Amino acid sequence: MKYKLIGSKTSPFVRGLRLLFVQHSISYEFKNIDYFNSKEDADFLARVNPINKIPVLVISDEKSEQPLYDSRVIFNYLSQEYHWPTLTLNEENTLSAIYGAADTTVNLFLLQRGGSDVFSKNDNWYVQRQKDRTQAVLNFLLPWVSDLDPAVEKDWNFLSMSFFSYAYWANKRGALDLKTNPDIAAFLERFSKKPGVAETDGFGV
Ligand SMILES: N[C@@H](CCC(=O)N[C@@H](CS)C(=O)NCC(=O)O)C(=O)O
Repeated sequence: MKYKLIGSKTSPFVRGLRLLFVQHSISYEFKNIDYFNSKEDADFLARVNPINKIPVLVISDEKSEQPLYDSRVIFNYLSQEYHWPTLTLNEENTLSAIYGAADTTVNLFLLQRGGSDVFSKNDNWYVQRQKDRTQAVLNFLLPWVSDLDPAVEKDWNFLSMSFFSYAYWANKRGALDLKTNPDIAAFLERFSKKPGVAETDGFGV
């Protein structure tokens, strides 16, 4: 099987998967696209994914090519393929919460890119609801996040990788203030030396 991951260097969804590939030494080709600034890339993405989002994983062998359109589907596929332990129901909820926050913040960020000033003022009910959702999810995740220990091997898993990618990205995009979220800041610091973290940092520190 050959894997091609189509994504961007900054997307939190894409980074979670890249960290997973590094962790399990799975080789893959990374196709970096910029659907916002490049029309060619935007057209390419629209051709390979009708949902028009990244990541897309293209799985190929000699005979066929199979695209997968969604991070969770990609993770589930890899889990089966490599016989990783099934997530518990609580872990599924944690992943739903992380993705819920990530979906919400990405949508706000795209709204901002489209010209609405969403991160500096609360301009309407919808935007406020998204911000409230993100904060509620962070509160829900906090006990789990605070317990994660980089010295415990199993604590660096797809859930913590996904949360790391999300929190790091949200902070870089001005959507998460680490000063008012010190437990998240501490988590990012604790896990900053994990394999793949430096090489997948799309903001180039
Ligand atoms: N449910 C998707 C969400 C992926 C997603 O929202 N990706 C963003 C980039 S971080 C995107 O491609 N957005 C393009 C758009 O909304 O037009 C997944 O988990 O893969």
